[in-house]
Amino acid sequence: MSKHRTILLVHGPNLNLLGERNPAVYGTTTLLDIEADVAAAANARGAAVLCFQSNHEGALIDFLHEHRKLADGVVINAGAFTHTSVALRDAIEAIALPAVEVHISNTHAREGFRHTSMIAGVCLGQVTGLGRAGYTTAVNLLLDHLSANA
Ligand code: CA2
Repeated sequence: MSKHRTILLVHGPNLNLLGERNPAVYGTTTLLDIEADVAAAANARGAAVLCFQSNHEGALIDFLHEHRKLADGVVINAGAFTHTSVALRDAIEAIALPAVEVHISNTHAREGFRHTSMIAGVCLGQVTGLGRAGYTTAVNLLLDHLSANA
């Protein structure tokens, strides 16, 4: 019997508007669709998901701090804070939970400022450019990692 896991699914700025605008880049999927996908993939493996989205850097950091003791890992799309936030990078490092970075679009095929991730170095890895499907890939990779390191 595997241990019951809890995964934090964290979204940064503007991702609350997914599905409303810019379908050429981000598709028509909504944040609720993504949260449901991740919950279904995690639940199928006996894990629970806590979802959080904020447009505020400090709120994202507070959420990670506040849930660090009850969670086993993190799936995070930090939005534009990916490219700018040393504070978020330090928070991911500080909570000492395995994290997987996700981007819906292929950040490496876009503007140069999106090619750098401040958080990549403190994450297990990055899933970028696979759209909605990237999230189920990410949560399965994270659960595999947790099982392998139990
Ligand atoms: O591709 C991704 O998932 C991103 O993290 C999305 C961020 C962007 O800053 C990153 O470089 C890559 C932006 C999310 C903006 O979301 C929108 C939603 C609806 C309409 C316009 C933007």
